[in-house]
Amino acid sequence: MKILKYTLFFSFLLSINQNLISQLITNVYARQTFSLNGKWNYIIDPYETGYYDYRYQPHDSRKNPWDGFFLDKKQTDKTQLVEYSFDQSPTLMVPGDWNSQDDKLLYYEGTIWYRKKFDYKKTDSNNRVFVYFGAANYETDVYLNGKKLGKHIGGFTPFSYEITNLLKENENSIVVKVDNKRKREGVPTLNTDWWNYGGITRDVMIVELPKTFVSDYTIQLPKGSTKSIRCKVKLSDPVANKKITVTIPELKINANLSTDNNGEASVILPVKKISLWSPENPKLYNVNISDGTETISDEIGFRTIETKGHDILLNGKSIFLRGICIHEENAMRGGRAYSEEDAAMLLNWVKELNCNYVRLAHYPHNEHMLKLADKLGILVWEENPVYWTILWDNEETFNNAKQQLTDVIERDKNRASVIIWSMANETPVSEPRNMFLGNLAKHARSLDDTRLISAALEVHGEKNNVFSVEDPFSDYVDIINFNQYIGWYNGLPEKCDKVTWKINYNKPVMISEFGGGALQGMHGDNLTRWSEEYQSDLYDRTLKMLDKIPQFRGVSPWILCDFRSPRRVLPVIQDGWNRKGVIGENGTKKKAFFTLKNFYTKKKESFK
Ligand code: GCB
Repeated sequence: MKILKYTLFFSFLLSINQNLISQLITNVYARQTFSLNGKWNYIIDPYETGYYDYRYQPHDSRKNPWDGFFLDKKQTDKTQLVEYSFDQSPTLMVPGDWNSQDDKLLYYEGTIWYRKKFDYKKTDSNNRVFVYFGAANYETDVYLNGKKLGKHIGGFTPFSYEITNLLKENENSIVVKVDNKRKREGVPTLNTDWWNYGGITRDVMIVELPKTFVSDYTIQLPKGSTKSIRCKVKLSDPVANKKITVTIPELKINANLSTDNNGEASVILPVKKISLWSPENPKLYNVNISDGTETISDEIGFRTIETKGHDILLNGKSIFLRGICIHEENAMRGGRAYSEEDAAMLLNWVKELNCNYVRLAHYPHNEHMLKLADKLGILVWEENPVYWTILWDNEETFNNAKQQLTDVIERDKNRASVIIWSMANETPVSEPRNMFLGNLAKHARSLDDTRLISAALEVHGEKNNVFSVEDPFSDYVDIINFNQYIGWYNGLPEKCDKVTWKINYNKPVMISEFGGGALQGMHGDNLTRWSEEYQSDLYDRTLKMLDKIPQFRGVSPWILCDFRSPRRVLPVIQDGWNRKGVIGENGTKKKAFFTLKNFYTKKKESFK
């Protein structure tokens, strides 16, 4: 009982920290910002000396918590003992993981302290100022001018803190402790098949906003309708009767809203003729949201997505999702992808494959990917990092997963490209797991009733070459998605010719992963492991096998590019890379790329 009470108390504290201090700022790129990207000084601190004293007590818990520790104090007295110096420390580029910037940090998992100095003059003295991080992996403590702003947990979602009262015009010092140690109770947990890149991995910026500002808005077609647009706007504070205008010039929409006592306003606006967003017609409308002081401009597409029986209906029409999985990694650089250029490289390869869909695995990717997917007309699956063996019955773990899911939905709900929220990947069925995922799915639906819910499930039944998927979580999803590796982890590729699938759900079926490894440039016959020929033959046979599933409505093979993974230790072949990409580590396409492209070219024609 006592333990439960402590856990509840702890998770309460955790949610205060994450919900109240971190301020939601939707579409930060459209606000008045000042970039803090660039070189930051850093100190490697594996023993967390800057955080804990020699009795392993956090300096936070002391009366004068920060005296003398890694908070960039000015050394005025030369007799003072100070055992660190940011000024004389080397620099890392932000955004960017630390692993790929310095050889000695390649395998590092622990704490690094970052420091940046900056001047900032507000454009209006009444304005409020925030510091915004696109993401930092995994646990981040942020300090400005010696004061703690907060702690954020989770490696792939944005967070921000108000700094209005701490900011000076000159010589501000922002210090950030980033710790990427894997944790049993974390989301993800200890065990994954990707590189645990640490650091400030996405853009950092100062955001200047009016005293009361539009913190969030949702502008989309209501579920199942193409005759009206629903606009919901939320202010940073519960201010009533504030006038907000929403304009969509091309649709001749000019709506005036007034906020209620919660600082919220919503309206449903009838529209006559709207050009619906789709991969063939990625039409985006200019939308402006104004509170009289700040105008936020966005480009938003309007489309519907639903399922009916075995079909996925985009704008009412049955569609086949020709996809590919992607990790947020720039294969050629061997590090986290973070920029518009990285997004363009990855998504142009996707287009070249003749895809209309990507699965962004296994965690939320950076916002540039979604904005570009909107423009290029690529449908998107976004995923919560609930991977393999999460602690299902730990409340702290659940709250963490729920928070990360909330944050990605809040960030990307205005992106037409996003059609699927994925709750998890390859999670073993058990009662606590079913509860955990069921509660996540209910939460996702309560936040967004316009998109589809899924998860990458596992295959559970194999008898005389008849395979099935039986999972109680299937009741919660709109699309049955599962990962299967016949021909790689299970038999040889020719096994695909003998297998039939029995899937007893009246829902669309997609295969969220299949594949096998090949070292780009290695050749052999179809049965030589790691050769391009083996991988290509496996693709060929797998696609023929899957095409016989009556409810087959899409597929996202594993994976676009080779990616780094410490699990992959085979010398000469793997050398720390998972080789299942259809594109090699140097950007060269393997044979399987063309096998898949060929299948998609035909599928595009035949599935009409
Ligand atoms: C999977 C996982 C993925 C791995 C892949 C593999 O099922 O979902 O994260 O990387 O298999 O290569 O084994």
